[in-house]
Amino acid sequence: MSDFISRHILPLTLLVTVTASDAAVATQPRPLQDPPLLEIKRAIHAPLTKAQQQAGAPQPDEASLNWDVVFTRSQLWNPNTSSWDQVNLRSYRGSKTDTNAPFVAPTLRVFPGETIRATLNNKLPADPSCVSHQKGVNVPHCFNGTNMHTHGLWINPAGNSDNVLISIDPTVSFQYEYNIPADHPAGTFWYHPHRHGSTAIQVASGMAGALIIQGTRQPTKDRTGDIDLLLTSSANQTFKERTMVFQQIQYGCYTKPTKPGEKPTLKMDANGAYICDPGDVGEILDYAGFGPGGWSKSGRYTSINGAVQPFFADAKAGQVEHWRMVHAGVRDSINLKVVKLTGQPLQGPVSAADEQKLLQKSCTGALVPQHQIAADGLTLSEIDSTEVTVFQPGYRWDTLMMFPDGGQYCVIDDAAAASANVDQTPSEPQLLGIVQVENSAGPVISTIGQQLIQSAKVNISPDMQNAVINDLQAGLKLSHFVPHQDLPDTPNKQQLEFNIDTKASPVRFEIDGEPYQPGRIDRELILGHTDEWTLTSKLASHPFHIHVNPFQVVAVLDPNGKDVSTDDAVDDYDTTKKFPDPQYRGLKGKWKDTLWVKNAMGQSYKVIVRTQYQRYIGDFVLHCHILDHEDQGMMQNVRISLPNASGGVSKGHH
Ligand SMILES: [Cu+2]
Repeated sequence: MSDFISRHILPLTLLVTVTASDAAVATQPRPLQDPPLLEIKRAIHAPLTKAQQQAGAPQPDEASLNWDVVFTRSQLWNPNTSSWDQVNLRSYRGSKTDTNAPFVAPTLRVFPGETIRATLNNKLPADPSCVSHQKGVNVPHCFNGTNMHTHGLWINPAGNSDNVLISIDPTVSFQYEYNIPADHPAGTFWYHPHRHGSTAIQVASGMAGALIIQGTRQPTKDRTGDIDLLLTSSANQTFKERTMVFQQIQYGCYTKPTKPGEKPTLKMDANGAYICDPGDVGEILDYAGFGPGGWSKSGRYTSINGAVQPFFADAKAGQVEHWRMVHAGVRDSINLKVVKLTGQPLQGPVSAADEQKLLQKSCTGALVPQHQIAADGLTLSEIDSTEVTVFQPGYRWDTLMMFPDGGQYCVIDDAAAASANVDQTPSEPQLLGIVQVENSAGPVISTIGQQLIQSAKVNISPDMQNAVINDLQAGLKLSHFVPHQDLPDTPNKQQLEFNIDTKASPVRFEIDGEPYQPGRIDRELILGHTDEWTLTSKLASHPFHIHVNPFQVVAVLDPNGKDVSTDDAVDDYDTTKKFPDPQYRGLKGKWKDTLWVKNAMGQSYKVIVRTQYQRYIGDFVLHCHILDHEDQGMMQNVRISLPNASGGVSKGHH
């Protein structure tokens, strides 16, 4: 059965009986809402005493917050059956969690220079496999154990900070302390669990949220500032900001054990497509669904902020929108396109049966250009305009959008070749949502560039205004907002190769020929050094992610040696698909923390990046961001150490 059919006509059975009230709700469009902001208590300390004031003591400014990890019973929309599926999944719960969309974590919005005390309360039931696990560390286990990773943050990776080498077992609470340095870049980051053995099952349940570092720093002659200033509304100009967390919540239905010792198994038909029976409640109990092709066979849809096919409300023609987008899914790549809908406007969600017809016949109007301003949270040196933005798991893109006129627009995840897709199968287009745009009072005449120039006149300090405006006029440059300097060539090299050893039994998920081993340090890096890394993949494509320090893309060479990361590159090495792969085009020189390492038709690309190990020492990890690969061993321990006087690693004493 083709991928197309398995995705779009299955499951054949209804998960729940559709009632009259369900049907009524089904015809209502569900608005896209930003995830709720996590409540943060600031100024948690008592006011300074007189003696402290006299001594010149500063007011301590810590912020505190709380997450609970719990099972949540709720529902998710299923376009295959045009009904709500009942589900019971692990989730983060914050003080303001939306009970109608509980499977996205609340957004954490913090500022450079803040100390965050973040308490994670694991309220999941006891799990013996967290204590004793016989099958080996690279067999998924401890599904109710968790921890926290602040993906993309440049903070201490050790101790009680961004330390993913700890397990917070059921009933345990732990208070993290994140010291976000005052010179931390502002941008769109995210958070998710990272406990080796249960990362994928938790993230695929919807346990992920946006982590926004809000910038308020003016650019000066000596340092760059935050682009957030340029996107600040003023008396005669509004910017609309949307946070969009894309997730792939891959629930299924399981058999009920009939005798002691029997395990529930994922219900699938002969082709591996998920099936459910009336009254079933969707769950994720194991890793059975996470293999190649598993996402399309699940029949699930990428959700945005916990909603399937939401309607984006409050959009106005001519208004600049800032989209902060996070790929927090596990098993599908996203090729984001925004296209004017022609013909009849939609009144509500689209059934899977009607979806392909809609995409082919009606989502055919003008493409809305996406003006990229940041990659993986880091502001770009100039605004890049593109028709498609490619997200692999872990990626973030910030774009500016401006809808030219009123009407509806299709937000589409476009088709991709197997080599460009996490699912390792060619993907069909999918409708992610609809933007409902109101007409503006008059005709839209200004461009994004003109709007930013207008904003600079209000929002940028007078001494830097001309410099910022000159930049914008010279090809939409953002030089005064870029957080990192270009890294120079370096003799220090690192090599890394992903592989799946399918001849081994069980299959081994490896980096440099070895599956993950706790306690083994796979790379020792030297604080302050700049290294050039060459990343390759022997089997299948994998998104590389390293914690703490981001990297700058130097080149991406296809198997023939052609650089496909330039602005005008055409990546057409993979001849199994007729159109070129857009994902590397323009990445040269950009800073990222997660990057696709492509293998097409059995041949590896060479992904070359440079990074500098700044400020932080300690042990942390790099890994494949297909998180079930990570849980099964595609991860390395990395240590950043102090240099010694002769350029090697300084050895301390314990
Ligand atoms: Cu992988």
